[in-house]
Amino acid sequence: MPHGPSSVHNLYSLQSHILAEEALHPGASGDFSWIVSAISLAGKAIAHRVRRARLENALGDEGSTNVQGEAQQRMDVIANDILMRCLGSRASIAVLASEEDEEPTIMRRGKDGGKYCVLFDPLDGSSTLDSNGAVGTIFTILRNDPLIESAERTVCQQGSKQIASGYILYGPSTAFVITTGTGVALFELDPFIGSFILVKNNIRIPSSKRIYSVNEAYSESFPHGYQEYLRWAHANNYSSRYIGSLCADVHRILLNGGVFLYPPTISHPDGKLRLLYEANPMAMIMEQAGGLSYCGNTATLDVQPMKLHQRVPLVLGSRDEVRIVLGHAAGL
Ligand code: AHM
Ligand code: MG
Repeated sequence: MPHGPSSVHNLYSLQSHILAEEALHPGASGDFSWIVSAISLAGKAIAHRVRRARLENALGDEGSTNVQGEAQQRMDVIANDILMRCLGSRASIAVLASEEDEEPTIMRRGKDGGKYCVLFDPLDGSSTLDSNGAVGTIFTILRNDPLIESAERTVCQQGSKQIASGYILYGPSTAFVITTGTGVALFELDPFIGSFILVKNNIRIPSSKRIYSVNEAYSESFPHGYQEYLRWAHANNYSSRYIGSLCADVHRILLNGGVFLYPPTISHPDGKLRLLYEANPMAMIMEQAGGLSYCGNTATLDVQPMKLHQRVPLVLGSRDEVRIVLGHAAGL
């Protein structure tokens, strides 16, 4: 039985994992691990609130809309507040940006020690909470450029520049998936000791699996090539799985393979998912696990963002499956 640092037979926490990764970079100050520890603290607090949401009467609409014009759920606001409070105390953070807030928040300038930007969707898929569905927090960590004054321009970085990304899935267990650019690791929260414990390191997504994940009810409004893909998949014994909560759909695909699609539709002509804090973090996870992620013809990580809440069409998952979708979408 192996007993190296990546062995899942040893008890190995998220914190130890990040410290070990940081040790690979001589001269690292430790600021990065403080940020991951804040996200992990927020994840534990949000997991606790999600579990008690119905008992605390915290489900349903907040009565407000976010910048995207979507109804905010009470739990969206609670999760956002928890992340802002956990990350707000970390001295190296320059900018925080959330799906729930119209503008990014400048915490400190580069000259005052602001080194990193953290972008997040505090509670993705929150509309499924009413029926006890799995929801998640998606995050990405970027370097701050002290020469750029505008916070929005600072965070509009290509996905290939992400230092780390991941998600926390609040399902039957609480799963923390992270990459710092050296593979993908999965931790699960042991609620009795309050730590995220490593259960799987260097995750590799299967290169093919005959399962697609899409909101097929919108298929009439998909561009022709995506409709062709679905016809092809039906004729080729594909199965379908769609939860409608991105972290849950991505997590299944990461572990079992398959492909996720959110093409342009009539109501969302640019796609529904947001580039900076939904598509990019998931694309980094997929690519680090050996999968692919595309927005139209462009690799997601190469898309140049123009604004904080930019939406994109998205196809991600197993390499071969993504290529088949792209082939149909391009009319090949
Ligand atoms: P949200 O950020 O408002 O929760 O919306 C994002 C969610 C994703 O979790 C999911 O993949 C998608 O929206 C589902 O959309 P639809 O209900 O249109 O299928
Ligand atoms: Mg979202």
